[in-house]
Amino acid sequence: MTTSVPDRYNPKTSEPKWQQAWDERHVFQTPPTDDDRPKYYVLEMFPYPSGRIHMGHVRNYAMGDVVARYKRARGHAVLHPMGWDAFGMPAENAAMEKGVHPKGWTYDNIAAMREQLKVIGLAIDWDREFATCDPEYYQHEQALFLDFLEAGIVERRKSTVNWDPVDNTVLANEQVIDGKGWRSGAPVERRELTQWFLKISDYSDELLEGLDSLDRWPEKVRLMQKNWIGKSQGARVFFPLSGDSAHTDEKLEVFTTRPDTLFGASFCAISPQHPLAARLAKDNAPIADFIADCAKVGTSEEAIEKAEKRGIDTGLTAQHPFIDGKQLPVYIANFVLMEYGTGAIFACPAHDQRDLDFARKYDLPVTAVVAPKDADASEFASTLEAGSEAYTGDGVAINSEFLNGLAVGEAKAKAIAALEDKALGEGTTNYRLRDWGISRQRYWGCPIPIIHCDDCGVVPVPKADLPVTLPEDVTFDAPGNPLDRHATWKDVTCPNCGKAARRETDTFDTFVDSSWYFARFTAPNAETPTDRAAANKWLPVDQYIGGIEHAILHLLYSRFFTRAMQKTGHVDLAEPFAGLFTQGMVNHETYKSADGTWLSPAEIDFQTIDGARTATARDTGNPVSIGSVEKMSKSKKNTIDPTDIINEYGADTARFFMLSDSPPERDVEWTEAGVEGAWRFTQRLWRAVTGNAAAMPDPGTPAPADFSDAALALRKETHKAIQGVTDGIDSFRFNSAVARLYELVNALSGFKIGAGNAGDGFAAREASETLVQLAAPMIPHLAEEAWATLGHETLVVDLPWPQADDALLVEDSVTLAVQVNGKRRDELTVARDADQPTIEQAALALDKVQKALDGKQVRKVIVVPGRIVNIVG
Ligand code: ANZ
Ligand code: ZN
Repeated sequence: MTTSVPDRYNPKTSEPKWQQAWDERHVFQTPPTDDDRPKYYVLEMFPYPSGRIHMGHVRNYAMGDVVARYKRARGHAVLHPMGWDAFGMPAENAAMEKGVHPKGWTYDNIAAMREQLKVIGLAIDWDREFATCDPEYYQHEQALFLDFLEAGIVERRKSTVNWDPVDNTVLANEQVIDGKGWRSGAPVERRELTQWFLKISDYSDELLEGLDSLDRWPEKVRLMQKNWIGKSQGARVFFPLSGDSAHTDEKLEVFTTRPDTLFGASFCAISPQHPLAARLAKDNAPIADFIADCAKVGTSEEAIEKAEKRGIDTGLTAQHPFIDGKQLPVYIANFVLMEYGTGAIFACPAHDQRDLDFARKYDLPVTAVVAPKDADASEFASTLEAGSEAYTGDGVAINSEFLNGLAVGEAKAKAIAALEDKALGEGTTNYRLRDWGISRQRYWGCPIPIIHCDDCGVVPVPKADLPVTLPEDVTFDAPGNPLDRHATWKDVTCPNCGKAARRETDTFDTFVDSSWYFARFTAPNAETPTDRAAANKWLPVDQYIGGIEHAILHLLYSRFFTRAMQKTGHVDLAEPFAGLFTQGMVNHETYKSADGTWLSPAEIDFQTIDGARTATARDTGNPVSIGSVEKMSKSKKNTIDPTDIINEYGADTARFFMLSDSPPERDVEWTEAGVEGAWRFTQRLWRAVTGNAAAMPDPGTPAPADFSDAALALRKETHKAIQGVTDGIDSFRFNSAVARLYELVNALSGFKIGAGNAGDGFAAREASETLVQLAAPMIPHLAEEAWATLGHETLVVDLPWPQADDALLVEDSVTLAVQVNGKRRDELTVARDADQPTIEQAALALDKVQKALDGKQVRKVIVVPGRIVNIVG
């Protein structure tokens, strides 16, 4: 038996020791495909190699690690890999600002972050690690693209992009700030570029319907995806055009979700990018100017939404489909998006706010055509028509001839039927979801495996020639895409005809890289993008964990990509992530000096004066204002470096704090007091577990027949903790699992082994060992150290999860409802094994029962064990 137990746990020596022990024994290596335990694939969204891990990573990976370790202990074959989402702009920015090469910058960052992650002691199979910028990875992405191309999932077409005329580059919507390029500050223009698209919109319905099967996804995320796909039922209406520049028989096709409001139509409007607008601009300078003006606003929906509504009359008119001779003016309006519906609308100002704002500005008619069911129609109409607020609620049709009196839904159907009769429209379904443009005019991304030949056109790179690798000798001293400027990389011979041809110099959107990495992890060295057997074994990901910021794009693209891979024979499933958890953020107070600059927590001293907490700058002593608690971010300097925390307290404390303080889906506030509390708790746990070690029986000593009351109570606490922690982890409530650990630590800390009492010794060992096992997924290093201290030569990481003994979970007492003549009067708590006479007597002694009997003779007492006592008087 160990005799000298250190009374303090020292993470500095223990953590590296146990990490090495796990490593040497390859405990986290993924079991082979033919392992017959049930599989479990847990994955945290892989990090971008920015250079340093942050607290958000620690929280994310600590959660995934608890799940991985727990599932392993529960007898699963676990896959828990890690990799790097390594392409993207920051590497190119670093190249431009610091003159480093994106490749070197990225791999250096990966090396640094890998070291930081290893210190956390994560149960990861590092043998499967890859970075998306490894040619060994992206060659398979290129192969997938070629398969998608062949399967008709890829298309090349023109589209409008945000163009920065100074930096000579395409900007993402997020890079357009108030209509200006984020780096150059130059007004952004719109340009038409020929680009590659993945036809995700072909899958709109499937992606929508698939959401119903994702019952282990947060409802919120499913709703966000649903809105993003944005299915709406409506109609296409064809308005015959007339006017100077109209062609005979030309019709304007609009999309509407409200065909029931057609009688309130006041004007039609087309997008500035509508082909008709372009045609009109040719010989109309004011129209051309207006279109050019509109192009100065970014292409994002948000930018367009925010801009003041403006338009210009085209001089054309549109014939109303139901009212003979009624001609509506046709405007070009800045609020009509080319990418939605047909890029043209009819406007009903009474029932659409944007239309109303526009109508007021250009003095166009407003006619109410829907009124609430119980309202006085003419009174309602005149108020609405004079006001500045559109009515978008439900109701019945008014001022609408054959639709009058019909509810909105019925009126829509009847209007569509009438349009179809006259061949002036048809019912239709529209989706908000657009095809996914994947071309980026960037260097640091996966090259698109295409060759352009003057004779053959677009020629796919033969698969045998993959990968198309990025050239390394590039320069970043000029704006635009370095691949375009490279002297020779572009120059190739056409694989088809052998003539001189050019490589595609665009690279993939980095979202492509992250849309299938989870599949690659199932066989990271396969010679094809996936190994079917391995993919079939491990997919779907059973538990995916990441930030809510990826709720839409990354998850939707991955769901689409999986379907595309299914269609091209790379996987056999449609939904990649069976379970999804979105964790909250890590927040911290913010600090600002008098001159408005942000200060980091390390630059501040705190004082408590008369109970009030104040802060001063460490170097100047000047007062600092303590600001709101916000997401840790470099710009506000309110970050805490995980490495500093781990150096000071050890990885277990950092992990434990991230798991214990608040429910995992909520934000957690990082505080000094909080992390110190976590540190103290780990030390208390250590003392509770090891404090009795010298007096305990040897490991494996069987249970004696008798236990003192105190020993029995401790055993019950132990088994209750097993159940509580198990439930907590199973339901992703790590904070409540932690609360159960606290309870067991409390029970164990107060327990003394009676001299020579075998039952006490057994109960103490059982409680100590159980506590170690239950805490192990969260604080795995301390658990191993304690396990060894308790006299074991095995590793906790290899043990099966403890099982609660049902007999010890039974509560000692039960609460019964007490009725008098069938009416509930009171309740009664008795010992679980109390006999009938004891229960009867106790029930009859209750004040409320005596009162209800009101002196009546008791005729019968019926006891339903565990539930009810009924007294018949
Ligand atoms: C006439 C109308 C009357 C409309 C009314 C609304 C209310 P959701 O529900 O998002 O699908 N719309 C159609 N295409 C547009 C475009 N390219 N740019 C801007 N707006 C466009 O929205 C559909 C409605 O948005 C359509 O129904 C159309 O206006 C407008 F009382 O048609 B509605
Ligand atoms: Zn050719």
